[in-house]
Amino acid sequence: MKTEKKFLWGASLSAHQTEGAVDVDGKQPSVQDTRQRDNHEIADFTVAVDHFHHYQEDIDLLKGMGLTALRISFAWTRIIQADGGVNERGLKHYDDVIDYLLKQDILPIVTTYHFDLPDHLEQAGGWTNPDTVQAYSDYVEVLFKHFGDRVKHWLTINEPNIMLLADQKIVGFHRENPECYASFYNLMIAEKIAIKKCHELVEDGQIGPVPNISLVYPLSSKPADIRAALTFNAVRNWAYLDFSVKGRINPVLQAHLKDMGITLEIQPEHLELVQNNLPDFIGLNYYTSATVSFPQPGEAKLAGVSDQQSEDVYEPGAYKGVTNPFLKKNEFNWTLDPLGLQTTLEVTNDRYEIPIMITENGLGAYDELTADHQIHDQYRIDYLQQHLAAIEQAQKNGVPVCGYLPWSAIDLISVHEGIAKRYGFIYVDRTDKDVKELKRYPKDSYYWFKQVIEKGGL
Ligand code: BGP
Repeated sequence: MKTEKKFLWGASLSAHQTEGAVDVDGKQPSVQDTRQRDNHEIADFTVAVDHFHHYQEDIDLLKGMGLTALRISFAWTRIIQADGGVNERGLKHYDDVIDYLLKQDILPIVTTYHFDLPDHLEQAGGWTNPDTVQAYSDYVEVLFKHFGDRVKHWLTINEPNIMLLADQKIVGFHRENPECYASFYNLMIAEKIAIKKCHELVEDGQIGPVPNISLVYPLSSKPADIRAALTFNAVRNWAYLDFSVKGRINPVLQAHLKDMGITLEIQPEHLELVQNNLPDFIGLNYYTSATVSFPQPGEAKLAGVSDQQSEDVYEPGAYKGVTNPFLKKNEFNWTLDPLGLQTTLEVTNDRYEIPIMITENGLGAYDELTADHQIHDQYRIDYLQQHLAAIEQAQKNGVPVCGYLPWSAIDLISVHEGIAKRYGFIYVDRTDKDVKELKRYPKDSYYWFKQVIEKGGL
């Protein structure tokens, strides 16, 4: 297994949450441009933080922070058009971005698809339609052939598990109906095709899945709560990594679905593809742990909580998301659990035993720009320091973590909360309502991370 020799100090972003320029140079609409927005008070992705036009300035700032890697995503609809044609101007834009990263000696790590499914594919059934698998296969073949000489580190599909669990807010399909498991299967087959094609087309190419992994705790030592955590760990986490890394359907998931009258098996024509194309590493996005209990008949699901962190999940007779009474929360109601990251890493390593790259980890917060253009985000430094300490402890315990790429490199449009929920090391001066001049200002966390990188750790 070829692994990057040096630990990668990076950061992460996605195309739709940063680029803007939603109809520039032939880009066509994705579901992020067309989906029903349930909150018109927050910024949409039309301008975002205009990374499309500011990418050189942003990369220069990230170089100044000492980054050795940057995770970006390509916008599928900038590159492939609804008629299947290739948009040369879209390829040219990402040529310029990749070439500039390499010029600055920053390793590009590219996510092929980060929540921004082409709208015309969604209109034709999205991931419930096997044609979408073929469309994705054609798309990634263009990527690997065009960029494979310069991009050697690839991530497949960002957080398929969050897409499966989320409601319509992202591109979600509802778990309440069996169709979502057909979508799960098609997403996982698409990922396998990307792994196969990357290994065929990209010399020395390395590729990994990139789910959001939050270890699931039982609310109590009640045996029924333990089983609820076992089941939700399978549904939320291991379903995705078992398919990707072990080439199997997770058996606990399979039994759970059978109880729901759903049969999920690898189709015979896919067995060779699924079992013989395995990833080189795991990209792992972690924000918090999750906690569930066994719901009593008639017990309602938790209401009014953030759906990103699995508190609102609910399958009658199986599991119910709950708030962990032993953990604090941030101002966006997301639980804080750095020890959970160490445990998640050690459990994941115990199951899969391949390198793990932390491809997202960060704190969304209301940052304040002072009159002299400073941002004193000690709360973000504390969050990152605690989670990096957990990673270093996991490494001491034998987990081969190959990189730390916090979310996010620069402020961007939060999926759920617009620009107000800021994650970046670099502040972008706009509000949800007023784009202003989009000036960039390094935060205190930028200078803290610069020092960490210089020291090679905490
Ligand atoms: C992850 C996504 C990122 C980003 C992050 C923060 O699940 O991969 O794209 O959205 O969550 O979530 P939010 O923007 O909702 O605060």
